[in-house]
This record gives sequence, structure tokens and C-alpha cells, in this order.
Amino acid sequence: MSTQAEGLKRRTGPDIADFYDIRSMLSDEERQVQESVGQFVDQEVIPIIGEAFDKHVFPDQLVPELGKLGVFGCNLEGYECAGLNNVVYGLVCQELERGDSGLRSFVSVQGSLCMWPIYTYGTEEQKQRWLPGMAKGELIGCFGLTEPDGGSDPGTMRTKAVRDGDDWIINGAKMWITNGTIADVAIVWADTEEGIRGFLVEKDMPGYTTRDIPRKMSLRASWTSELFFEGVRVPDSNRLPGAKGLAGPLGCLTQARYGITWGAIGAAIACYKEALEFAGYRKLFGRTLAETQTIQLRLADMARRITTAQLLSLQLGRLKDQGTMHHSQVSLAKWNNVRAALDIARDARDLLGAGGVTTDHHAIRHMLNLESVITYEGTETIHQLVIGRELTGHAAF
Ligand code: TGC
Ligand code: FAD
Repeated sequence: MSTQAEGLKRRTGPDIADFYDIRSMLSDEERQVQESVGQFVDQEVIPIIGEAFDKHVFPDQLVPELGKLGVFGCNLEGYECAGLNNVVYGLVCQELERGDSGLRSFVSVQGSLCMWPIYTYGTEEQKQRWLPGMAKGELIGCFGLTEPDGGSDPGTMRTKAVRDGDDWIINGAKMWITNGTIADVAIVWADTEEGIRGFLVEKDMPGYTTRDIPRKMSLRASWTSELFFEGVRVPDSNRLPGAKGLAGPLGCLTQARYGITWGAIGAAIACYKEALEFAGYRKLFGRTLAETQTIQLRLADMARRITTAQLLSLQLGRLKDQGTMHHSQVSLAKWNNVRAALDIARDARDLLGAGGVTTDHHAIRHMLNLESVITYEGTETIHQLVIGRELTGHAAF
């Protein structure tokens, strides 16, 4: 019988998960950070994540370790952030999501959706107060944009903030908010007389309550919550002065969507490797699955799609690092890479046969998680329409 080891010996060509030798296009620092986060995922995440998913709990014991690794806001400078480039941030997301999309979500929300707006739109006092603790994972943030009446069109939000002397009074609700119940601070987007503004709502402020959304069949190792605001009084010093209009929250989404383009590659690689290994030892009709043409076609297609996604994200990261990335380019990569990862996860699940329906294998967990990833941070359709608008000049949302 062919074994996986024999299979690996036969392959003398490209690395199966790095077909185009992307590693050779990375700097030493980029490779080192990827390796150390990858080791953390292999040793600390993979052994426990299936059970966390089954039990529908976020593995919060990992947060201090992630803080020590320096992944929170790692592409920001100062305030105890690591000051790394955007390619490193992407590689971090890729490694974390190879473990689980819920873990990468935690890091995306903390770094891109909460630390980034404080860093970019906040006052010096706000930065000093929140960023060092968030970088260490001692303080947790959440990002409240989506509302129950429809997330794709945040410009029509119903949550309102009304000026009252030196304060603002916030009324409304947010839904599907990652980390809502565990967050020390919520970045809340509300409509005001002057347009959309962002506020730092602190967990103990009277009138602010949260609850988790139960029975999710996706991102089960992550908390997703509802936020309620009933006359919450927030001082003007908790408003983000640099955020004006819908461009404020959409600017944050560009940061997080960029990380997701990389993260999806990690989930895809986990599924593809699992399918490849299984095909190497599963023997049917007198030969391994790896020796049949249609299985090879399916594995080859996974390799093609992963390679395409890797090249897209790397070039996107280089554009971001040189300051020329456009948000429609992020939309194209988010659409392509998450679609690729979801298709790969579904195909890997099928290739594993009946065993693939249990969380003893990784594929179904990734597949279910990716159903959220393709919906959040702009659905696939929204990203297609963003590119359509870019090409034609007509907004067809
Ligand atoms: P539109 O007229 O296009 O834009 C209003 C203003 O914003 C600017 N802008 C952007 N800026 C930065 N990044 C982007 N991606 C931007 N897109 C637009 C734009 O230039 C304009 O600026 P200004 O100065 O002229 O005012 O706005 P629209 O109302 O037509 O909406 C466009 C649309 C549909 C693309 C937008 O609403 C959208 O992206 N909808 C999807 C909403 C979404 O993605 N929500 C995600 C919520 S957060 C989340 O899901 C977290 S999941 C947890 C995790 O990440 O793990
Ligand atoms: P809708 O906007 O109601 O869309 C429904 C369907 O209509 C979709 O298929 C969509 O593609 C389609 N559609 C919409 N507009 C058009 C159009 N013009 N033409 C054709 N089709 C269209 N949000 C946050 O603010 N913070 C978070 O931390 C956060 N975390 C999340 C975590 C999870 C696990 C999930 C599942 C979601 C999270 N979200 C978060 C919300 C997420 O961003 C929204 O679910 C998403 O933006 C879509 O909004 P919706 O669910 O209201 O769907």
C-alpha cells in the first residue's frame, strides 16, 4: 500500500502548500514571524480548537499568549504595537486562520477594527488609554456597525447619537458583533445631525447591554453578540474626532478585509493538506484515491486556487506597504480568496467521505466557518458590485 511518506518522497518539485515558492519572495523578518505564529498554531491551537468549536466557546486562554506573540495591531507603530509591515500582518492572519477562522476574527477585530480606528481617528489621550492594553490582549474591543435591519447598507443605520451639552446620548442596537459580550470597549458607529460618527462605548456605561447569539453553526469558537443602547451617555472625549461620515467605518473594513484575504488562504491550506493526506492512504478499488484521475484533478484545482490566492494577497500587501492599495483591489481579493477557500473546504469535506462530516477532521469546521467569512466584512455580492462600480462608474447596489 502506498503511504503518505512514500507519496511525499515521490514529490521532488514544489512545496505542496507553496507551489510558486512565495517564501522566496518574503524577507527574513516576514518568514520568521510566519514561522513563530505557525508554531503557536500547531502547538496551542490545533490540539484544542475542535473541542472549542464543538462546545461553542471561544478559547480565551489563548488571548494572553497572542498578546505575547505581538499579533494585536502588529502593523501599527508605537503604543506597544510591533510596528511590522502589512505583509507580516497578512501572514499572521494566514497562520491563525489555518487554525480557525474564529481566532483570526478575534485578531482582525482587535487590531484592524478597533485598534486601527483609535490609532487613525483617535486623540492622543484615547490612544494612550486603550492601545497599549489592547496590544497586550489585556483590553478587548468590538466593532459595532451592522444592525438588525441590514448589514450590507450601513449608510442607512438607525442607531442615533444626539448631542447633550458635553455628552452624546446613544440609542439603538447592533447585531452580529464579534466579541460583543467580552469587550471592554465597543467602537460604535451612530448617525448624528452631522452624519455618521464613531464613539468609544465602555462596557460599564449605564444603558449599554450585550448578549450572545446562540445556535450558530459557523464560527462556533468565537462570540458573536447583540449590543443594545438605551440612552447611553457618552462624553464627547469618547468620540473619535478623525472619523467623519461612512468613510470612517469603511476605512476600518478595508484594513480587516485585507487581513481576511490572507486568512482565507490559511483555512484553504488546512483543508487541502488534510484531503491530500487522506487521498494518500485511503484505498478503494485496489488503489489509493491519490492514484485516481478525478481525485488528482480535484487536488490540482485546490493547488491552483491556493496559489492564485497567495499571489493576489502578496501583491496586495506590497501595494498596501507602498501606500497605493485601493479598496476595490481588496474587494477583488476578498471575493476571490474566500470563495476559493470555501469551495476547497467543501470539496475536501466530500473527499474525506463520511468521516468528513465530523469535527474529527478539520474540513467541516473550516467549511462552516467560511460560510460566515464569505458573508461578513462585505458579502461576496457586495464585493462583486464594488468592482462593478469601479469598472463602469455605476453604483448598482
Ligand atoms: P460609498 O458612497 O461607496 O462610500 C461612502 C464613503 O466611504 C468611502 N469608501 C471607503 N473608504 C475606505 N474603504 C472602503 N472600502 C470604502 N468604500 C467606500 C467612499 O469613498 C466615500 O467617501 P466620501 O469621503 O466620499 O464620503 O457608500 P455606499 O453607501 O454606496 O456603500 C458602499 C458599500 C455597499 C460598498 C458599503 O456600504 C459596504 O461596504 N457595505 C458592506 C458593509 C460591511 O462590509 N459590513 C461589515 C461589518 S464589520 C464585520 O463584518 C466584522 S466581521 C468580524 C471579522 O472581521 O472577523
Ligand atoms: P444583508 O445585508 O441583509 O444581505 C442579505 C443578502 O442580500 C446577502 O446575500 C447579500 O449579498 C444580498 N444583497 C445585499 N444587497 C444587495 C444588492 N444591492 N444586490 C444584490 N444582493 C444584495 N458586523 C459588525 O459590524 N461587526 C462585527 O464584529 C461582525 N461580526 C460578525 C460575525 C459573524 C459570525 C457574522 C456572521 C457577521 C458579523 N457581522 C459583523 C455582520 C456582517 O458584516 C453582516 O452579516 C454582513 O455585512 C451582511 O449583512 P446582513 O447579514 O444584514 O445581510
